[in-house]
Amino acid sequence: AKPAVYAAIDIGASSGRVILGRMGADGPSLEIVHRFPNGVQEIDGALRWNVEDLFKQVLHGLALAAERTAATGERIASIGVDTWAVDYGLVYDDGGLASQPHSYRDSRTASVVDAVHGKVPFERLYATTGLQFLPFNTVYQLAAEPSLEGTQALLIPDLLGYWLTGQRRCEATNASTTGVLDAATGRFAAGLFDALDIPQDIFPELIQPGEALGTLLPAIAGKTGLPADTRVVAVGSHDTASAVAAVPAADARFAYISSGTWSLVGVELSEPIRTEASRQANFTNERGVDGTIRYLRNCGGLWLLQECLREWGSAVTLEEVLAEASALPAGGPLIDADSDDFIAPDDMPHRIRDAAGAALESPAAVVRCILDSLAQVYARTLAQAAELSGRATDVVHIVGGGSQNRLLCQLTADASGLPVAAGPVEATALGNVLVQARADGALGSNATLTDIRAAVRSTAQTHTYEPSKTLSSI
Ligand code: ADP
Ligand code: LRH
Repeated sequence: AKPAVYAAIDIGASSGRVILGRMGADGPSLEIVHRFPNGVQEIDGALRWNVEDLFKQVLHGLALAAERTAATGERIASIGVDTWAVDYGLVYDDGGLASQPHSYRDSRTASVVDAVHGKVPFERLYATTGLQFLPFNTVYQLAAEPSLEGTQALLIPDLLGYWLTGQRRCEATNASTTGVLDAATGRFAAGLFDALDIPQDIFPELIQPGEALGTLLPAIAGKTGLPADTRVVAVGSHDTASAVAAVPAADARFAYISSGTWSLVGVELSEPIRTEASRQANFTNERGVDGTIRYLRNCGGLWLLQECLREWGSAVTLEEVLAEASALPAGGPLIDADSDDFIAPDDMPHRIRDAAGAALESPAAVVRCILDSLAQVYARTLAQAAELSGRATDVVHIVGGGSQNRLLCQLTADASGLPVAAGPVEATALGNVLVQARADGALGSNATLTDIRAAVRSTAQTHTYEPSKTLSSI
């Protein structure tokens, strides 16, 4: 029999892909059928995502997936969508979008944070939501809207799901990044909505990963060539939730770093931690697949490198500059790679030189400074996660695009003193596919996250970096 096949739509801040995931006898395998760039754009005087363009790319990818599976005689069992968190589109009753969604990199929330905390002090927000303070959490973005009148806020994956199916829901893992979800119950905290003057129905009803959202709208089936009864299934629609679900850990004693535009550094727990120490350390309690708690910190990430490469243009390639950076000596200048000062785009090499207080004369020197600094942030945050949670860790799994960065992986092993297991690169898409496969019965009845991770381990390529190796050996 042909293996069951699932389509994963996975859009990160730097790129998106439409991927076919097949559940073979050996385990899951992925085929990337369409990849497209993504990034913030200046539109109508603000930093936004062109989500209508992204949706066109999604439809194009689904059409390619339909062609591909028609050629092999396969049938796509379902589709799942995940993207970055916190951002949303405001949608009118008739389905129209109020504007292109703001990006979390837009500075519009700076002026409203105090007003929000004036209504509900951050201590009280944290006591309920367990969400780390980030100036762009949805709750601050909603406060910055001129009007919410007559609209509903659909988080980006929910917006794409709505355009695919006509069904409006709010997926639970991503809902945990809004700043109005109770970390313990996983339900919206009605009292917070009232206290913050947010309409109770601003978000649609919650949906859990694995639940069916709906089937394709006839017009979408027509445009993509997919059968109209193709199901769209909710997955961990927060990309980090899908990535963590697919961390190839063999037991509970692991920490993870989902390393891409951002670095999400933490452990998996069954209960939230909302202590004073946790709040001071600005750790977050986001919800994972199956009601787990992603106890982590959102730290600075490869955005710093992406922005430098954008500035340097075609004269500098990632591969070459990483090779040169690896050859530089350890102990160079450091910056706080986690600082809010790096959230906004533009002029990144200059900002990094300023922060480092060093000339950093070559692109390689800038890159080495970024990676040394990220490794420091990773090591510090891993130690804090272990201390605050009491969860001892034997290994750090790095997944996502950053797992391909051998220098970063080795520096992280060296700085943390822990072995780093790098890969899979496409953990997010694997988590997306495997939650769909489980919902379809392809992982057997009652499959747990442990079974999902075992499936990932059966086919995933990982590479281990031991601490304190000399860099020349990588
Ligand atoms: P996001 O989901 O946030 O868009 P990804 O997980 O796709 O991010 O990771 C993107 C990052 O991965 C890039 O910024 C880049 O630094 C890194 N990366 C991608 N390909 C490679 C590679 N071949 N070698 C090293 N790093 C890579
Ligand atoms: C990573 C991510 C992260 C959020 C950020 C906004 O893509 O979803 O988990 O904190 O984007």
